[in-house]
Amino acid sequence: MSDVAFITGATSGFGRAAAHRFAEAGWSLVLSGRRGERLDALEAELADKVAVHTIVLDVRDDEAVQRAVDDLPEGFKRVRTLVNNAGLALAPQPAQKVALKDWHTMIDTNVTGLVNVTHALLPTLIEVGEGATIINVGSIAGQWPYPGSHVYGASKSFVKQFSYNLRCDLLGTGVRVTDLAPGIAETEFTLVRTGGDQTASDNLYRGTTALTAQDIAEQMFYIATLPPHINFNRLEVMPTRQAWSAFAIDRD
Ligand code: NDP
Ligand code: 8X3
Repeated sequence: MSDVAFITGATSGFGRAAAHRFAEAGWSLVLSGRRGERLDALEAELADKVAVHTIVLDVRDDEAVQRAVDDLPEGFKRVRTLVNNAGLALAPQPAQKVALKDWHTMIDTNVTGLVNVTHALLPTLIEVGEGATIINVGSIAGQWPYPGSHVYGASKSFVKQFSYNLRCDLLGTGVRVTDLAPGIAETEFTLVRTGGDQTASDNLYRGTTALTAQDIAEQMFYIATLPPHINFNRLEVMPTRQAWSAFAIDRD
């Protein structure tokens, strides 16, 4: 029987690329996201290679998440790898200019959504045991501060610490947990973050070499298929053309 990967946020970017990468290796796939038509298109692309089960799912809805896991069809129930990827940044303006609802949306998605899916799948992952893997998609923003990151970065700090803390409780179960923390990567992320500003998104990625969704999907697959005695606690990945900058100083 094939291994099963459960990928959230499979309709775009890292999640979509991960679906393709795991499919190449013959994994059965549970693919979720809110946009059903994109899930249908992805299923059509992959279904001649591997078994695919799609779920229109908003990770913020804990009851829907639990139902989706309870109702997994035969052949998809024994999830071996959970890719907790669904997430977003909003409102890149300074904190004092941002609408509270945007902060709530980031917390509800990146924090509450991620714990909803983790909680629903933990019993399965523990039953699978050795080699089972949770890949939580964090960010460099969870480690390093920068202007306009406010709640987004803080939500990714949660992802990091939650991942570490899970490792403590899962010790002895065989289940691995990794905080995969990418830097700048060209996906629809910036389009979402800027409220649909294609020019702003193009400008951010222009003239540099960002990570690609395929780069991150490759790392996800690598983490999921490491020998079972190895756990990457955190993998922070930047493009070579990204680094830190100097401290900012307010002057008269
Ligand atoms: P995309 O915008 O391309 O993809 C985001 C995915 O998340 C989409 O599939 C979207 O699906 C899904 N999603 C968003 N909100 C929800 C929700 N409430 N319920 C279910 N699914 C949801 O961005 P990326 O691929 O870049 O982002 C993937 C992850 O990587 C995010 O967690 C992001 O924070 C993180 N990240 C991104 C970086 C980058 O530079 N691109 C760098 C570091 C981390 P749908 O809208 O159909 O629901
Ligand atoms: C997204 C990467 O550099 O915009 O998590 O914070 S960055």
